[in-house]
Amino acid sequence: MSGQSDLFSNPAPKVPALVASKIEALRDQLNQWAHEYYVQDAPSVPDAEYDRVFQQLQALEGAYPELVTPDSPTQRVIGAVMEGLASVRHAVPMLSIQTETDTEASGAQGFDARVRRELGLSDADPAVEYVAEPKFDGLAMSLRYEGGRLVQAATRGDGEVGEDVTHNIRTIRQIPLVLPADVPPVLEVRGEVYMRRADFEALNERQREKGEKTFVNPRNAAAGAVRQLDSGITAQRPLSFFAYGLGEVTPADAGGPDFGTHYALLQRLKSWGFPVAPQVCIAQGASELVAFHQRLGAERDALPYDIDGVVYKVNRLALQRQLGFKTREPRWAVAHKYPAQEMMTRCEAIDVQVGRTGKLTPVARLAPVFVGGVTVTNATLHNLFEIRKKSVRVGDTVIVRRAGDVIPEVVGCVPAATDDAGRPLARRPYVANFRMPRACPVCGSSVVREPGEMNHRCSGGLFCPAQRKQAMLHFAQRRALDVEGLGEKLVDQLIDGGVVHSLADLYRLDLARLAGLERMGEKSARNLLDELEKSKHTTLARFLYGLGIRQVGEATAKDLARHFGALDAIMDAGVEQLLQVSDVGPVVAESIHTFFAQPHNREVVQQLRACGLTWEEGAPAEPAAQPLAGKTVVLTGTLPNLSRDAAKALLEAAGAKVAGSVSRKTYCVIAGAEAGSKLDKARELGVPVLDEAGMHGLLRGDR
Ligand code: D41
Repeated sequence: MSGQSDLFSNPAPKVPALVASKIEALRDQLNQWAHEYYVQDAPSVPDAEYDRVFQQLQALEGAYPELVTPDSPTQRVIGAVMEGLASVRHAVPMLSIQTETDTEASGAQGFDARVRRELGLSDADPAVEYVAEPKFDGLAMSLRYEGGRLVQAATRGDGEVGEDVTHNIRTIRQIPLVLPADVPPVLEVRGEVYMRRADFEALNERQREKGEKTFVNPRNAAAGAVRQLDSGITAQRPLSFFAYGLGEVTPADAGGPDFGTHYALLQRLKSWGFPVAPQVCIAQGASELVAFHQRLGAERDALPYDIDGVVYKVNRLALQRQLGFKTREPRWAVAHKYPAQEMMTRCEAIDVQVGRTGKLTPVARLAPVFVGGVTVTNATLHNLFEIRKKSVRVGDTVIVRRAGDVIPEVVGCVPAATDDAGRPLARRPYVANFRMPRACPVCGSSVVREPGEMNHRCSGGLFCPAQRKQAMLHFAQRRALDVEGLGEKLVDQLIDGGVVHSLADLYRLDLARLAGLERMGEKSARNLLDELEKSKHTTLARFLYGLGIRQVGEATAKDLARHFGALDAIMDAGVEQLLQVSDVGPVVAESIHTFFAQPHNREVVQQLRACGLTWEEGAPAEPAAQPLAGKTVVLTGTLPNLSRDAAKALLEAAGAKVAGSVSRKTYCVIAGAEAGSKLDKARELGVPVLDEAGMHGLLRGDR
């Protein structure tokens, strides 16, 4: 091969070979990630990493437009139709939304400036009116109603064709199956299906207990739930919904609804029974958009669901029409992002922490990473089996998630590193380099794991200083004995310095001893003693909760206090008696019984009482009234908000027997839409017929 002939016989190559292969590698990588994300519902990298590589590809293709091919990930909206679910062509395409990745105020200002320019407004013209909405991190969904009944629910798919998931969407309580009489004959409502954080955490906790796969984030849990072939599985993964727009509506022309503004449209959706985000508001001009972005950003952690940004929409529909679309994105809307809640970083080490109940929790020490608005250096790995399932090794790049005020966690591991050209390296087999210690890292007691349990525990009990510290913090927390000022640092000092050994020792502290501690002046010492004195007058429920009995949370403590009235009755109750308490099942009953069977736990209670802790005691509560005890009720048809199982459970909890057929003995029939022969029979026999609202009245005991 001669360099000369290449140079002279062919036109000079415009594209360096390295660029072409780099582009190829980036596309392969993005396609693989997109497949994991959209088809397998199991992404291996955070969205922020996908976006970064996507932008890298976009930049290269921008510089070498001759290398752009129609099948490049940049040239299409990805979204695969899964085998097994039927395809649905959307009557009106589901558009995508332009994303402003600049998370600063300038993101909102840039959008307002573009809108004003495209509308031909000058600086002298008044502010444009917008609607500002939260941007939910879920799945876009189109709900089609014909004659006021839900006939089809479809995912967005590629915007043109989605998947039919009607059977699954029917399990979502927040989605009405039947609409009021004043809706248009054909109505498509668009919105986001999502999973609330508490539902997600509870779902993952259940998965962990069963030793099954946990979900990376609520979005993926929701996506997986929506695309189940078996709606029974969907029903066990609680989903929620917010509406934000319309698809096909007929008649669209004369006589069809013209809402005038997007805001009015949202209000109408609300009146039809759809959940609309409570934060939605009207904003005048860029400054109010910026204010909304900042306000919601500050509230973000406290919201019960994940949002990944906010959405701004021009309010007047006439102006929306004037602005129109750019390929598949409306020019009148933009998504303005917040910092990502998932990021990649290096796992430097894995340490083990000992909790209040002795549970050993592996904690990843991380190279500092900015995620969900704060810098994170530690993240929980939950237990040994989670580490194995996620194939995490010290030294690996891991995905850290921090959303809300939930403890940051490692949700996954980035499996294949790429070389300098972006080519994925071969995957290595997983060989763990972390081991659970055999002895407690704090007290040296042996570490045990009961058969069938996922968690390792220190067997030291209150001999273990780590457990004693956690038990003390739990006892002192606001919702228990509420000893203000008794925080982590002080508890460390008190226990490490051998000043206190037991909970009762707290009440034996004296001023001199306290004031002598480091960082503790006489004034703070006095305050703490006052707080301790105050905490002596408490309630039975707080005291019980404060003891830190496994499985006994605040709600159970309250139930126990109400049911038994007195501590001695609880301490002496057998499992059978404990099971009488509402919401106490075998596991909880066993745990309470075991706790009070231990002489040292009874001793702790005895000592605390001797130190002067008091609470009011009363007589045991009357058994809860059951307004429908002994009555037979029949359910028929589809209720607007409650599934059949949910309605049945409510009725049974109120003492009713739910029967399958109507007779003269039937107390009443609860009928929903499409009720059939049972309703006719009820009318024939003169059995009262109620709707869902009437049923709620029954449950309250109104009849
Ligand atoms: O909360 C959301 N994720 C959200 C998504 C929202 N609040 N508004 C949206 N509005 C639109 C347009 C402007 C096209 C009606 C959207 C989406 N689209 C959307 N979600 C996924 C693709 C498009």
